[in-house]
Order: sequence, then structure tokens, then C-alpha cells
Amino acid sequence: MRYNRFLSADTQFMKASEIRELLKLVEQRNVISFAGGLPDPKLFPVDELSEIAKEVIKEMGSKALQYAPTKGVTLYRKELADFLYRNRGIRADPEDIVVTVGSQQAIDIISRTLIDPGDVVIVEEPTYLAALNAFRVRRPRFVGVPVDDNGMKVEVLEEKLKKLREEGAKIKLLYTIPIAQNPAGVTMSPDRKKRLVELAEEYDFLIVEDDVYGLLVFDPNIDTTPLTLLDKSGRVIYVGSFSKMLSPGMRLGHIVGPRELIDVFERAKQSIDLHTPSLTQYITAEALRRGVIERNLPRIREHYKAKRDAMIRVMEEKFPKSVWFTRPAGGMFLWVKLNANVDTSELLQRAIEKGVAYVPGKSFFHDYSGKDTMRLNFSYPTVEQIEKGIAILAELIREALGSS
Ligand code: G9A
Repeated sequence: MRYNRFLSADTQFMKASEIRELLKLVEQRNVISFAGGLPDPKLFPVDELSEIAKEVIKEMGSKALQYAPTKGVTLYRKELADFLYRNRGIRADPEDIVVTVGSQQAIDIISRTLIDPGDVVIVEEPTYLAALNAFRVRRPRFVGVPVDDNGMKVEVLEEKLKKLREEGAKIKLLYTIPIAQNPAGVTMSPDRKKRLVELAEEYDFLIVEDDVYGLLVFDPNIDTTPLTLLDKSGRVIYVGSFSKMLSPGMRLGHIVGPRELIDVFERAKQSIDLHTPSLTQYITAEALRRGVIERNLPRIREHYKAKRDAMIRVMEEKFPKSVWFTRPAGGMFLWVKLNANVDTSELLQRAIEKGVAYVPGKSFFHDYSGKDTMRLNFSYPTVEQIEKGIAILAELIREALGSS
């Protein structure tokens, strides 16, 4: 039986995530993985969470094991609003929050409710591939804006906006990860953030700010102000998550935005899954109340900083000088450009055979360009694995450059 004739037209635009596919592959083999953006499991607050989980089920089981409101458990949204104020300066009414299953669902809901086929969606080049995949299903017209060490090149954006206006194109939204960007690791400078918000006003589009790494900046003197704080007219939709700061297994993300949009997001979520699991919301509410995440954050930053430093040290020592890479101030990823006619998707097969995996850069571009780029994750591997894996990768790159 062939099922193609039963599939909806949308399924043609559902692309497999290269990260998810690699996770499957890496799981089955003994390779050093610089692929998925996995937190280091050593940093999970296992003891505190198991104590809280036990208490929550015992003392609040009648609520924690029950259905919950679609927007999220009220107690959790209150704790979350306080957390966002204390740590990101964001003043959110709990009613202006929708709790989602990770930030991925937040992006998917935004995509389903805001994008019509043909709408212009502006993305960074490169950008988070799972966001691109969520947008793709809505068949937008992508417009890419390159990033450099100071984040999205807002002067290039302005040029593109002028052209789009001349064409009469409808610009719907711009998606950005301003702080410790995935995949490039770069952070947007304060003047660019300010100009970006002004441009959204001038050209009348929404900004989706993905702030998943906003609290994972480990270098001092880096401005980590969220775009949301610069927004005076409700154009920024803020997306966050506890996957990188607490545990991805809890699957807790959130959208903070203007009430009118939040109500639409809530309706969309009703037909997707009714609500995000109540149990993880109750557990995390208690973890927030006890300050578990805030206590753990300095340790997480210190730990990832040591790993980033190790990766950069070995890359500086062993990579050919013609290869360019970013030096992220935070987050989990470093971006590499080989500056040569080498396809990193083809190189990956050899890399896996030699015992090391990374994500080829193509999937982080809306048009699948950037074939000589790759993303390296430094949060998951140990320092010893980083040293060993980068040495292997350096050798492979040298070989590939030699024969290119
Ligand atoms: O496992 C996932 O798909 C989440 C990881 C995100 C990333 O690698 O960017």
C-alpha cells in the first residue's frame, strides 16, 4: 500500500531536522558529538528536582496530575513572570503568557497563527534550523540577513526592507536570537538592537525574539538586554525556555506577548494538545519558588565557559589558519566557516567514521547555502572529548582542504 496520495500538501514542506536525525545516528555509535545542543546532564539539579517531584505529587497530586488551563498552570505562570522580571527585567502579566511544550512549540504556534503563504519572513543567516522548518510549512517567502560578530547586520536589513517596500511586499515577521545565537554563537550589539526595533516600527512588522540563551552568557561586559525591553508598541513576541537552564526533559517553553496575540496562540494550542503537562509545570513552579535555577545558573555558566575555552584553545592550535570561527560570549555553539570548496555534509560521513559528529551548516540557511560551514556544540562533550574530537576534526579539515 502506498500512502502518498493520502498525504496533505503541507507534508511536502515538513523537513526532517538534521539535528534530530544526527541524534539518532550518534546514539547508535561511539562518537564524540558536537552535534545536538544538549545541556551537560551533570548540571541537572537531580537531587533537588527529585525531592520537589515527590512532594508535588504527594501534596498537590490532585492538581498536578489533573488537566490544566491551556495557557498554563496559573501558579507556574506567576512564578515564571516573577523569574522573568528578576532575571530579564521583563514585566509580564501572567495572563500575557502561554506555556508551551519547549520553545519549539512556541515557534510552531507563532508560525501557524501569523504566517500566510507568500508572507515575507526575515531570518538571520544562519539561523536555528528547527525554526526554519516550522516556518517552512507555512510556505513563506524567506528573506535572509547575514550575521557578523555583532549579530544581525541591521544595515543590510534596512537595505532589504527598502527594496521590499518598493515591491509592495507584505513583511510579516522577523525571527531573531539576539543573545548567544544558535548556531553562530554571536550576540547583537546594543545599537543594532535599538535600530532593529525602530525598523520594525518604521516598516510595520513583528519581531519574534528567541531568548533561549539570554541567561547563558558567561563573558562579562556583554549587553544582554532583551529586545522586548526596547519595544514601546508591542511588536516583540518573546519566546523562552527552561530546556537549557533546567532540563529539556521537562519540555517547558513560553511565549510572552500582547494579550490580543496571546489569546490567538491559546486558541491554536487548544487544538494541538490542550495544555502543556501539568506535572512539570507544578514541579518547575516549586523549583522557581525555591530559587533552584537562579542558584544553578552561575555554575552552568562557569562550566560552559570552561568548555568553550577548551574548544577555542584547541581550534586555535590545530585548525588551519584559513578556517574562520566565532568566539561566542555565551550559549552552546560555535560556528565554523572553512572558506573553501568543501561540502561539510559530505565531510560528515568521514567524520563519523573517525568518531566525531557535528551539524553541517547548510540546514541553518533558508536557502541551504553555506555548504562550507558547520556548527559545533561545546556544552555536551567533556573537555577531554573536546580536545580529542577537535584534533580529529582538524585533521579531517586539513585533508579536505588539501584535496579541494
Ligand atoms: O534535540 C533537539 O532537537 C534540540 C536541540 C537543539 C539544537 O541542537 O539546536
